[in-house]
Amino acid sequence: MNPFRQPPPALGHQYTDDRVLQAYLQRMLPEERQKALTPALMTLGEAAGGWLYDLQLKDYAAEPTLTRYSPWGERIDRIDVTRVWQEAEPLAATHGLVGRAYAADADAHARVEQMALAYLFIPSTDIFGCPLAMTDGAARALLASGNKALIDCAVPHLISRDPATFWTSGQWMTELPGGSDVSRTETVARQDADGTWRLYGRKWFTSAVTSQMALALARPEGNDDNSNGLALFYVELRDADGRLQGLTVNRLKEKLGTRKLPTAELTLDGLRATPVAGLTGGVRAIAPMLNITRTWNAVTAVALMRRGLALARDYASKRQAFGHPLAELPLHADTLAGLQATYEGAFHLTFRTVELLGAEEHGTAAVAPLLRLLTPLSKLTTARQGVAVASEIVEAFGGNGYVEDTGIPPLLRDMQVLSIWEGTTNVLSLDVLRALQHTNGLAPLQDELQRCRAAVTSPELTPCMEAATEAFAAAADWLAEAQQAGSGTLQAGARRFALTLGHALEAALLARHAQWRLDHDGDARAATAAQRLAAEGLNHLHRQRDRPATQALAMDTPLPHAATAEAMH
Ligand code: MFK
Repeated sequence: MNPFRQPPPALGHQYTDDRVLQAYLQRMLPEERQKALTPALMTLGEAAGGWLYDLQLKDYAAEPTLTRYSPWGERIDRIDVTRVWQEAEPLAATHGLVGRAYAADADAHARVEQMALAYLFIPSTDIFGCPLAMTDGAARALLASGNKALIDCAVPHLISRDPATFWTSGQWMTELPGGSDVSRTETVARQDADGTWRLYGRKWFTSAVTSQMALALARPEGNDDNSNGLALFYVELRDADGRLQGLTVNRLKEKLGTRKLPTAELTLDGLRATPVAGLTGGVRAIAPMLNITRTWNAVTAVALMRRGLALARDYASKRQAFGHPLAELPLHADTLAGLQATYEGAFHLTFRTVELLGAEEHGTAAVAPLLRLLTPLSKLTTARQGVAVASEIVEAFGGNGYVEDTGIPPLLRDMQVLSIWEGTTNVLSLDVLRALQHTNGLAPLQDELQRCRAAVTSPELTPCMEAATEAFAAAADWLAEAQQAGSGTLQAGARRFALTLGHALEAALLARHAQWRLDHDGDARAATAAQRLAAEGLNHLHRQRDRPATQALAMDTPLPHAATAEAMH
């Protein structure tokens, strides 16, 4: 008897297999732009499901290494990256994964084109999207600063499509005393007698220290010890001979995931630095970078969700259980359908944010308030959904999904960082409240919802739009009440509020796309996903019963009588 042989999950062409991306690009891009983009989509789609994915699987155990000393005792702190990373950098440069957004002929569509390619590239390159995100963010922050000398020196490298001249950038904020609260930054900036600025301190998490430059927060000596006392500095890591200058790498982090990414602890000891935008207001100066990396974060979440689903679907067609392929077992099919709906909602929220980014960068200033709100909303919503989806994907492979050399576990581990990177879910929820102060409240989101409502005419999509409208109204009501109740109440509910808005918008944007799809070619799959998404429930404010008891319960301290009654309710 032949021994049992389980065919492994396989990936097809990652562009031609992706109905969601294809239909979206068809809706969004003029025909000639689609034509021009197709060769790059085809190349990256083929690589992502072919040679790059094969290399990723073969190289699954490889990790970056830090060599501190040369054989002759010189301190060198050399980092060697994995083979996938070595392939990823030139591929990213030549396809303009950063550069396209800044090309001389870039227009409002350039961001959609860039992120569509990034979405294909990211899942097969072991988080190389991280240095690309920071590079994109650095280019944007430098351009926003108006610092001509720095723009001339660095931006041409950051946006280069020639691997020989392409640079990546780091983003150095986090320190031992503070990650979310960067006002606790201890790194100081001192000026030499000749006017040169130098940085002294420790950076606790620095992603991709293989970069040529970084943007770093530090406190010019004598400045206030609040966040406004921080300044943003530009640093180059290496001298003309390629040696690290003014810094040492203490160690690479042993992380739960993103293990291909050389995240380092650094000591800065006289690192030459140039102020980017004055000697205070560093958080304000780095904010453009944060908003770009947060958008990449959302693109990464949807790209990894889609990768997990592609593998799980293929496996479901091959794996037999109880006399059928998994795909024919109603409960397994139902589980995958729920994940697909989540992914499709997340996709449309994310790419709507990308569209607005492109529009804002190319002259449509009116979209700025909507973009300011959707950036944290898409980041926080998709990151949380990504973790839930990736956890289910692992389960969809049974025990095999829990085994390293199948390549499945990194999906979950890498996804977990997305709700932490660039601001945790809670920090991003508070950022939504911060943004509301500059956006005439919820009006830009209300208008967006109204645009979706006006576009959706098919009766099968009505329940989805109604669910989105109801959830949005619940969020608006809660906001009005919480604003009356005060800042403690606002902050305690900010996450449920933000998630409700995020889910409502996902449903509305997916319904709008589904309507286009129905009208365009009668394909009802997006409509089915929209119905399913709405049926899963959009409102996270239902369980809003916690206010008086919040702190006491969290710290397990005695509750006042009324709060006890409420908590026991
Ligand atoms: C693959 C994809 C991802 C790739 C990237 C991976 C790399 C990972 C590396 C990292 O994770 S780096 C660390 C990331 N760290 C963070 O994201 C920090 C999280 N904490 C926050 O975001 C806090 O909210 C924040 C540090 C911004 C709070 O700082 P402050 O100084 O207490 O905030 P404040 O005083 O409200 O804001 C200062 C100014 O910045 C204000 O401007 P004005 O002075 O003009 O009023 C704000 O409006 C402005 N600001 C803050 N956040 C903004 C913003 N402006 C626009 N957009 C924002 N998001």
